[in-house]
Amino acid sequence: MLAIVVATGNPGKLKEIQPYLADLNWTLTLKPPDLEVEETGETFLENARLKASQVAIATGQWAIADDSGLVVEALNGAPGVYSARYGKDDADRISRVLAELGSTPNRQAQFVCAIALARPNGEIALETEGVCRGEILQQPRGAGGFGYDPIFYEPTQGKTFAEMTPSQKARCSHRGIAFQMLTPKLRSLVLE
Ligand code: ITT
Repeated sequence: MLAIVVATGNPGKLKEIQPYLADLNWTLTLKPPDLEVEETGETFLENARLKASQVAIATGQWAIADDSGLVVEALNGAPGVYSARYGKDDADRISRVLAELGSTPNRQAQFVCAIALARPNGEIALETEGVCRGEILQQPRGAGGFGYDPIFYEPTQGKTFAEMTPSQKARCSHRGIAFQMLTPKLRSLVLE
């Protein structure tokens, strides 16, 4: 059985990623907590590759990484790749986005999720990117999920990510879409 390190220190992400990998018959291990990768990339994909490669090399195992974030049109794409660093905690990051948007009528935004899978030597074996379009509400709504979920309204479901069940969010989210594309490829790789 193949062992794979899930290269994230974010418990919200980990909870969403685990079910996608569960039925592939891999032994999942967690990233050693003291292993920090500097996210110097300018794109989600560059940062996902960096995290997957460096964790694979450091552990000598296959590694999968997710780099994701919220891209707000009226904020010229912010917080973007800085989504995790936009404030001291989720509440602070949400307040900052709402304050910066103020009463701007353009509430268009998208969540982006890049996933990269690296071989034990650091070489990237697979990568993909999922996007989910939505709108930023004036106020947070819902108690589920993590991060910016309470202010991200997804119009096809008519709910914020934080108002969805985990399986509803998995069907339409940036991460769900990325994994829907990646899972068949992961399956063939496991059978290689
Ligand atoms: P790792 O790098 O250790 O995986 P991180 O939180 O630093 O954890 P990122 O650099 O990819 O990860 O930042 C992603 C941030 O974007 C995350 O901290 C959230 O604030 C936000 N984000 C990503 N996906 C999200 C989702 O599904 N719902 C809400 N917020 C999300």
